[in-house]
Amino acid sequence: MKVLGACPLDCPDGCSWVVDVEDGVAVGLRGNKAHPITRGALCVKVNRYLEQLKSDERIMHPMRRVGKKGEGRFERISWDEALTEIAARLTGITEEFGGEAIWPFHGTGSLGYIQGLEGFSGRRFFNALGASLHDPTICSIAGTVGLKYTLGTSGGMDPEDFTESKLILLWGTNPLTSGHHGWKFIQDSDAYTVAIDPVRTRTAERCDEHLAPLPGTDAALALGLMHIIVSMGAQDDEFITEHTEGWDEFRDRIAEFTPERVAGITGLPVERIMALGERIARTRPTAIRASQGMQRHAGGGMALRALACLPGITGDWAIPGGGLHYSTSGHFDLNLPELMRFDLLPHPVRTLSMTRLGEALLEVDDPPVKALFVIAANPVGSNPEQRKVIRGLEREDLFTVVLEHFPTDTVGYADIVLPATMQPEHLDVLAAYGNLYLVWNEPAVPPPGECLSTTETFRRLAQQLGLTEPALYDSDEELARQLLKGHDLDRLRTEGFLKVAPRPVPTGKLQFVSPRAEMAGHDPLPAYTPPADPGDGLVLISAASHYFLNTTFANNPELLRRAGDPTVTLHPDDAATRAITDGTPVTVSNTRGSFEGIAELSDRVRPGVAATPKGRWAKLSGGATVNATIPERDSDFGGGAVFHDNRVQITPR
Ligand SMILES: Nc1nc2c(c(=O)[nH]1)N[C@H]1C(S)=C(S)[C@@H](COP(=O)(O)OP(=O)(O)OC[C@H]3O[C@@H](n4cnc5c(=O)[nH]c(N)nc54)[C@H](O)[C@@H]3O)O[C@H]1N2
Ligand SMILES: Nc1nc2c(c(=O)[nH]1)N[C@H]1C(S)=C(S)[C@@H](COP(=O)(O)OP(=O)(O)OC[C@H]3O[C@@H](n4cnc5c(=O)[nH]c(N)nc54)[C@H](O)[C@@H]3O)O[C@H]1N2
Ligand SMILES: [Mo]
Repeated sequence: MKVLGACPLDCPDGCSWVVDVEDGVAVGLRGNKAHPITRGALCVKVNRYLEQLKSDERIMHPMRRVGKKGEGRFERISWDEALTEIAARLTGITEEFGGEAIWPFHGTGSLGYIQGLEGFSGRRFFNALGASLHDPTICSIAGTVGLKYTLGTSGGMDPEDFTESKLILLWGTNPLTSGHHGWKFIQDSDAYTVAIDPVRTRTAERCDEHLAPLPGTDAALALGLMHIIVSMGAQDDEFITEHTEGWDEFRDRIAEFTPERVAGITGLPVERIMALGERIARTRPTAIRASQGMQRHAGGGMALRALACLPGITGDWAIPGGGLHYSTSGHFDLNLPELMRFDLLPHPVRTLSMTRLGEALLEVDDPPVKALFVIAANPVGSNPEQRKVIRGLEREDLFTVVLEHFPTDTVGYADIVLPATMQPEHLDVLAAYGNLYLVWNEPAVPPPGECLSTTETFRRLAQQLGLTEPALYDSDEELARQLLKGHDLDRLRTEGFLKVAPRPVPTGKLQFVSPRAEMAGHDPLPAYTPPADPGDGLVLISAASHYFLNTTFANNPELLRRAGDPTVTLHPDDAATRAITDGTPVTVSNTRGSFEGIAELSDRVRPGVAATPKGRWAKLSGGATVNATIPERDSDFGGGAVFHDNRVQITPR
C-alpha cells in the first residue's frame, strides 16, 4: 500500500512523500514525483527518516524522572500515572499562581498545523487553562516584521517564477543545504547568479559571483546598491509614482549611502559594489532570494526592509521573475482563529518569547513559570545562552513535561517524558514556507509502543482534568476541516498537495516610509543598524548543517559520521595570529560560555569571521555546543534571535 504524506521538518521546501506500507509496517519512504517542488527526491537527512522512526533509541512509553535534573535517569510509568501526575501538578500550580504560570513551549520539530508548529497544536487546551502565550521568535520573525513594514505582507514572490529571472541575488541564503528543492528553479533559469554571504557556501560555489560582506551589514549594502542605481538615473519612475509611498524621503536616505561609505561598512571593495549596482540597474527582471540567515542579527529586520525596497525602485515587483522571495507563509489563507480558539481564554494572558527561555525561567516573577511543556522543541540544543537555559531547567520547583521522540538534551531535564508519534503515525496538514503548496499527511502506520500524537495527548489530559469544552475533544480530521475552511480538503487529501494563489499586497503600495514602523518606535525609513555584540573577537556564524535539521537527526549514526568532527572554520590569516593550524583542537568562548571544536583553516570564510554548523547535541559534544556562546539578545524587530551576531575568542586547547 502507498500512503501520501508530507515531510514535517522546518525547511522551506515542504515536500510531499510516499510511504510504502506492508503488513502495517513502513518499508519505504520516497519523494512524491507528482509534487512540483519535491519532484521525486527527498534530501540527505530525510532519506534516513525511517531509520529514525525504527531507531532503538526512540522513546516508546511515558517516563518519570528518578535522578537529579539533567542526570537523565527515568523510570517507566503508565499513561494513567503520567496523566494523573500532570493533572495534579497543573491544578496545584493554577490554584497557587494562576494559569499564566504554565508555558506551552513549542518548537519547530514539526511544521504540522495539527501536531506541531510553533504553538498551534494543543493551544485550545492551554487556552482553556489560561496558560501564557508562546511567541515563536527563534527563527524568522525579524525579517517577517521588516517585510510587513515595507510591503504589508511577508508573502513575496512565487519562487517558481525564478525560471524567468535574468539576475538572481542569493542573499544570506544557502539553498543547496537548507532547502535544495528551491535551487532547481534557479538552475532552470538562465539568470546570472550572485551569492552575498560572509561564507563561501555550497551555494556560493555554484553561483557566477560571490560577495562576502561583513556579517550584519546587508542593509548598508542594499542602500548602497540603490544609491548606484539612482545615481545612474535607472530607477523606474513610473512604478515609483504609481506603486510606492515616501520616495522623496527615501531618496535622501539613499543619498547617504555612497559606494565608498558602504565599502567601509561592509568590507567589500568599492569596485565590486559598483559593478553589482550597475548590473542590477541594467538587468530586468532581477530577483532576490533571501532567507532567514541574514536576519539573525541586531539589524535583521531593517536588512529585510531595505532589501524589499530594491525591487521597489527598479520596478521588478511588477515583472514576473522579479521581486523578493523570503517566506511564502503570508500567502496561505488558513483559518487559524478557528484552529487555535483564543476565545476559550478566560481572560487576556501574557506572551512569553521563545528565545528568552533562560530569562523567563530565572528572572520572570509575575507570575514565575512553574510548569513548562516542551513540544517538538529541544531548547537546550537550539536556544541561545545554553548555560542559562540549563540553569533555568535545573530549578527544582519547575515542573517540566517533554513530548519527544528521542532522549534529547532537553529530555534530560524533564519531570515527565511523554512518547510522541512521528509523521507517518499521525494526521497533519502543512503549508510550505518556500513555495505555495499545501501538503497533506495521511497516517500510514499505527503508533508504535505507547506513543501518542500531540492532539491525542491533550485530549486525554483535558479529560483527566474534567474539562467540559467540546472543542477540546475535536478529532484530528475535524481540526483539519476547520483549519482548511474554504480550501478543497478532499482534493488535497487525494492528491497530497494543492497550490494556493499568491495573496496580493493589501495596501497595493510599497511603503518606503512606514508609518507602522514609526509607531513601533523605529526609524520610519530603512536604515543600517550595526551588529551589537561587543568585543574584538571573530564573528561566529552558526548556520544550517548539511546533515542535521537544527538538532533533529544529530543523533543519527550515519549522519553524524558524514558530518565528521565538529569543525570551526577560520580564515588562515585569523588562524596565524592565534597560533592555530588546520586540525588544532580549539576552545571557542566568550562571556556567556564556551564549546570545543577542531579548527579548519579555509578561505571559505572571510577574514574576521568564523563558522561552525548548528545542531549538535551537547551530550554528544562534551557537554556544550555553539549555543553556549550565543546571546539571548533581541534583534531590532519582533524580538527575533540573533544567532549570527556573536563574537567569540578562539584559542588552541
Ligand atoms: N540542512 C539543513 N537545512 C535547514 C536547516 C538545517 O539546520 N539544516 N534549518 C532550517 C531552518 S530552521 C531554517 S529557518 C531555514 C533557513 O535557514 P537559512 O536562511 O538558510 O539560515 P542560515 O543557515 O542561518 O543562514 C543562511 C546563510 O546566511 C549566511 N549569513 C549569516 N549572516 C549573514 C549576514 O549578516 N549577511 C549575509 N548576507 N549572510 C549571512 C550564512 O553564512 C548562511 O550561509 O533552513 C532550514 N533548512
Ligand atoms: N546556533 C544556532 N542555533 C539555532 C539557529 C542558528 O542559526 N544557530 N537557528 C534556530 C532556528 S532557525 C530554529 S527554527 C530553532 C529550532 O529549534 P527547535 O524548535 O528546538 O528544533 P530542534 O532542535 O530541531 O528540535 C525539535 C525537536 O522536536 C522533536 N519532534 C519532531 N517532530 C515532533 C512531533 O511531531 N512531536 C513531538 N512531540 N516532537 C517532535 C524532534 O525529535 C526534536 O528533538 O533552532 C535555532 N537554533
Ligand atoms: Mo528556523
